[in-house]
Amino acid sequence: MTLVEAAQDVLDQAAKMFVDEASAKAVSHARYRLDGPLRVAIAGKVKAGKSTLLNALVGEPLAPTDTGECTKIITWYRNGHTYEVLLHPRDGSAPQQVRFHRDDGAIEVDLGARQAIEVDRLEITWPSQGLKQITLIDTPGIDSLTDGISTRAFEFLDPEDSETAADAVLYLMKHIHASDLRLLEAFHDDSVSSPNPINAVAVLSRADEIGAGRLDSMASARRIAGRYGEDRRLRRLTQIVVPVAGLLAETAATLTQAEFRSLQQLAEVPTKEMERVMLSADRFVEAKPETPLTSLERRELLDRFGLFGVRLSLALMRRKVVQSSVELSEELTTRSGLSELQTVLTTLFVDRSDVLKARSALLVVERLCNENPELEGASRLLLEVERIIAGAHPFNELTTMAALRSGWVKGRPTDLLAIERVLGSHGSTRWQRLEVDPATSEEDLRTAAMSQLGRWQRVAENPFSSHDLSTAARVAVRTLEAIVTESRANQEASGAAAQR
Ligand SMILES: Nc1nc2c(ncn2[C@@H]2O[C@H](COP(=O)(O)OP(=O)(O)O)[C@@H](O)[C@H]2O)c(=O)[nH]1
Ligand SMILES: [Mg+2]
Repeated sequence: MTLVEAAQDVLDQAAKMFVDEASAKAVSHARYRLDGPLRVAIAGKVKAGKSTLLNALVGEPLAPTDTGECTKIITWYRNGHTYEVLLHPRDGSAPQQVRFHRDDGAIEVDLGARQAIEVDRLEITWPSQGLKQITLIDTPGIDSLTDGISTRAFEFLDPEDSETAADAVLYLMKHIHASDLRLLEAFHDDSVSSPNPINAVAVLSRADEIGAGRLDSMASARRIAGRYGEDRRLRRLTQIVVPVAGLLAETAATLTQAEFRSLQQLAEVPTKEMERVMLSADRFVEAKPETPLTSLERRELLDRFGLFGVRLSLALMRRKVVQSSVELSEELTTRSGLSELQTVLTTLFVDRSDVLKARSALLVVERLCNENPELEGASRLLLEVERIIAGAHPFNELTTMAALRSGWVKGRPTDLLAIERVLGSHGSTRWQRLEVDPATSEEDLRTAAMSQLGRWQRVAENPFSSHDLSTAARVAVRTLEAIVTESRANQEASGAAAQR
């Protein structure tokens, strides 16, 4: 039985047991979620760049940015066949379709006479390739935990509210603040293991601004993200810190031919001259009349690319690294950090979406059982949930990885990192776990797996290893055994095919 099937089975049992309206709704929701795409929430403070990054990930400017009534509402963006906006009122009354329109910018939703505070959430269905594998959830900023809007974003991320909680979260921050850590901690429930970095990725956002827009801004951002990634407090809460210049990524996805031509004109100005003009945003906009383009056009470029983006584009064009708008778009997507974030999302979330979704479903049942201990069968069902969680190897991998990240496991740092990798911290394919090239032959892959298997078996059995380290090593051994078995089966299958 797969993990999803096991969760399905537990939900079926729960549906028969928990018949009151609220519980029944929670169970049917959980069931519905299990079949749908993974839900990833984008959280962080106001102006961290959440909506901009959402647009970059979708590849279309759907979400309104900056301020405005609708940016205060939790908004879901899901793929579908039709264009539709559903408004879920805060008072619990039935969701209703509302009017919206879109020219070439963000979707503008007509709230009618309603205030943002009266809306629980908006659910936007939009046919989009970028939303096929994950449903993205834009959240309002969380700055002070006392103001109404922030409190709701906070409640939403809190897993107590399991009906709307996300399966995973992308947390955006410009710098680490104590309140950032508090928020992340709230998202990590203590049911499966505590604390839990398995479903969170931190993004060092607006990375282009870090070096004041200089050409080496992304390199600086990468260094800072690396340092953050080693921070003990942060490692307990998230898997990885990725720097991203969201604005540039969004622009790259929607780059126009006209913008490319404007940049071309600027690229023809002698470098020295242009450097003087580009010392600051103001200078760039107010440059001498002989600089190409009008002030307004230059301001528009700045709004779309940022100072760093303009500088980078000009450098790429001058050096003939890019010669068309398509090439520029591709290069900027990579250099903005978006490609890397997409890889991280795929390896850590999408490839593991069954595990994360099954986990979300089991947590719902666990909560219901804990809330209704007197109900007949509740303690038996709770045991079953615990048995699934304890017995399923993917969960063991995730919880062990969380324990390693929490700093609970004592051992040599290099050993701990190596175990984490085997458990899938850098992705769950065999070559990512073994840190080998994807083109490695089955035989070499198996040799690599066997050698690691021996290493961790010795650690597991070493009487001087701490108890936690032995446990972690044993989980890694189990992962490696599965890799060896799979590789042997693959080789036998291809051998048999060759003989035929
Ligand atoms: N320079 C720069 N500006 C950004 C970036 N991301 C967002 N912004 C700007 O920051 C402001 C707030 O962005 P928004 O996405 O609305 O932030 P949110 O409140 O977190 O949703 C907007 O004016 C964006 O254009 C970025 O990566 N670089
Ligand atoms: Mg926003």
